[in-house]
Amino acid sequence: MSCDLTIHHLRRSQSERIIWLCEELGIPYNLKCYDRQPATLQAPDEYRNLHWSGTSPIIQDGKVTLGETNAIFEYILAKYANGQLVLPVEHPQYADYVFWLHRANGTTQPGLVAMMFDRLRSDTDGDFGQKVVPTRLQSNFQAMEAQLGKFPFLAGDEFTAADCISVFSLTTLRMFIPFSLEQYPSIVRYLERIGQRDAYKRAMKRGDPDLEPALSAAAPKDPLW
Ligand SMILES: N[C@@H](CCC(=O)N[C@@H](CS)C(=O)NCC(=O)O)C(=O)O
Repeated sequence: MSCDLTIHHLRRSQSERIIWLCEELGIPYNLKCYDRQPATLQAPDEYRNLHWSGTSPIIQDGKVTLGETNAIFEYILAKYANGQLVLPVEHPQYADYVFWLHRANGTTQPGLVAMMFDRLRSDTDGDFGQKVVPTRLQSNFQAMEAQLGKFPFLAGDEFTAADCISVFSLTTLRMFIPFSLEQYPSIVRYLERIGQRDAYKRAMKRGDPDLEPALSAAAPKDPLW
């Protein structure tokens, strides 16, 4: 059967969850499998070239190429699930559903992956473990910069919850991990726009009245840690 949805599966990786999701939903999909590079266990170049993130999972659906597990879950569930596998907001256990839906990749896995990189740092010359995270972060900020160079907000012309969830990492979190945004002028202009939003001003005033939001390009001085 022909279909638009293709799952790019990096073997031994979390893209197995996308295959499983589609099997549970009983929806058609094409499957393309890739092996990790034997020496580094990284994705092969053919995989990396599919999406700037270069990490598994990645799907393609018509003209859309999408990375990031939870985004792919939301996309497939919203577009193809017809209500299957999703608890509606009226359900008494909706809060449990939404919590566990996001917990795995929001907390459990980052914690385990941090432990994995620590192990790599101590087991090897440290080179690999030390390079992977900064490289990924850099491509993340470069992609944000490109997006915000084209649009005022992350999802385009409209301010959305995607902005609400993303700004903390660019502002208050920098008080714990100071880094400069000087090389990202579009992100800096975006933060200026965010800082002018009445709701953001109200929120910061209510929650942290004695805090000057870290909205400028320079790395915050006097880190909290
Ligand atoms: N937060 C990302 C993490 C993606 C990720 O790190 N995937 C791993 C596989 S489990 C990967 O692609 N590793 C190979 C590589 O980095 O080259 C997501 O959930 O999509």
